Order: sequence, then C-alpha cells, then structure tokens
Amino acid sequence: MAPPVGKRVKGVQVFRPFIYGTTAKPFDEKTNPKPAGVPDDHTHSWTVFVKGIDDVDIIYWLRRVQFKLHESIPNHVRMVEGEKGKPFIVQETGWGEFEITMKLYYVPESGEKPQTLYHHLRLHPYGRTEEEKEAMRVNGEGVISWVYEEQIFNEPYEAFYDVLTSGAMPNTTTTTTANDKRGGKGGKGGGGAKTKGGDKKEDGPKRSEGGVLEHSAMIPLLNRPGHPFSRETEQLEIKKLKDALVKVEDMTKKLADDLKKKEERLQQLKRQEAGEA
Ligand code: SLL
Repeated sequence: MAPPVGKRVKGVQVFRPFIYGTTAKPFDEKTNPKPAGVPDDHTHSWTVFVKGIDDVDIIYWLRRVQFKLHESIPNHVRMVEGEKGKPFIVQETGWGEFEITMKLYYVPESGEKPQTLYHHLRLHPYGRTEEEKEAMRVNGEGVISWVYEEQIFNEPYEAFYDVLTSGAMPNTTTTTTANDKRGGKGGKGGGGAKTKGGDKKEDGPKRSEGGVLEHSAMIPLLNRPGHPFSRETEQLEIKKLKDALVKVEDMTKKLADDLKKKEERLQQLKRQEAGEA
C-alpha cells in the first residue's frame, strides 16, 4: 500500500488500548443447548474477538481482522470487516483447543502494515487448584482467556493523528456507539488523548472520570462485570510485581550471605590445612 501523503507528527506516540481473546461455553441442555445441525462430537460453543476496552468502537484505527482457525473447521480463514458498534468477532462450535492467528489490518490513512497476533483457544479451565480454575470462569460467560493490549502508533501521519485524536468527548445527547464523532469538534489533541512526548491540550468539554470514550486512550478506573481491564487491575498487577521484587531481593541477600559464610569456612579450612602441613 502506498503510504499516505503528508508528514508524520515527529516525536509523538499515540497508544490505543484494546482486548483480544476467546470465550467458551460447554454445551448444556439448560444453559447452553446445542443448536440443530451442530455435529455430535462438538462439545463447546466459543467466540474469538478483538474489541475496544469497555466495548468502545476501535474501527477508526482498525479496519478488518483476519482470523485463521484450525484447518479442521470449514472455511477456516475468516475476514471480519469492522462494523460500528460491534466487536471483530467469530462464533464457532467445536471439540478441541488450538492456536488462532489474528491479522490486524489498520485503516488506510495509518500507512501501517498488517500485524499478526497469536492466541490459544481455551475451552477447559486450567489451574493448580479449584480456585484457580474457577477464576477462569466468568459468570455466565464460560471460560475466558482474554488479553489486554496496547496498540502503539509511532509518529503517525498528520491525517491519521487527527483521526486518532478527534472526538473522545463525553456525549450527553446520544449513546457513544450511535454517533460518529470523527471529524467533530475535538481537533488535534483536543480530547486529551494520551500522547507520549506530544503536546497535550486540555481544553474543550470536561471528560468523564474513568469512563472510556470513543477515540480516547482512557482505561476505566474500576472493573465492571465482563470488563476486567482497568486501572484497578493495573494497580493489582503492579502490587504483585512489587511483592515479587521484594521476595527476589530477600532471596538474593540470603544467597549472598550463604556464599559469604561458605567463603569464610573455605578460608578457615585452607588456613588449617596450611598449619597442619
Ligand atoms: C487437538 N490440536 O487435537 C488440537 C486440534 C481441533 C479442533 C483441535 C473442529 C470443529 C469442526 C474442532 O473443534 N477442531 O469440526 O468444525 O486437540
């Protein structure tokens, strides 16, 4: 694809959070009955998806996603075009787990080449304990295997930068998905989109606290059912890492102390040996 005309915005990185993953449910007469025509050996219904945090549209930067499924599945290469108000999603049924290849195609004004992601379709919960297994089951949604990811656009073309940063305003009159705010009042940098190293103007209407808006790079403050990625999750992960670091430092200190003791003992033995000789 020919690169878009125009200059790149130097020194600017724009990142856009998104989620991808799979959700699977075993067939069950009461909660998930097997539809007519589904082969006898199929045990689960499942979906694979790419979508925005809090279900905001990401089609302003992501145009289509190609999902490559296991070859045993009829028509196993599926191209899904971005549609307003919908995630990029494939729904299937089957019996086995496998690796799914997802190729992300960006909007033409980005000038970006497609990028490939790999994800394991998880049908069965796994874990060392029952609690760990249970943690993989989300209420009514079955077994989830979801990944939080950030798409970084390095020095985007000016036109694409405008697309990325327009909008991101709280919409008081209509629902977010029903209204395309691209090319709206936002203007360059207007919505307070998070750019690293770029100038950031905070004028314009006030943004909702922790709410995720279209064209924004915001991450919600708190988790909600079905939306496990938030600042809250991030803080928990940071705490886990900090705790792990303290543990590693303790272990390192202990090893160094042990080593020192062994060195001393060795010197002592050497002296003894020299004395005896
Ligand atoms: C396994 N390596 O042996 C994996 C392969 C393939 C899963 C899993 C077929 C669905 C259909 C299906 O579920 N394939 O017939 O449409 O476990």
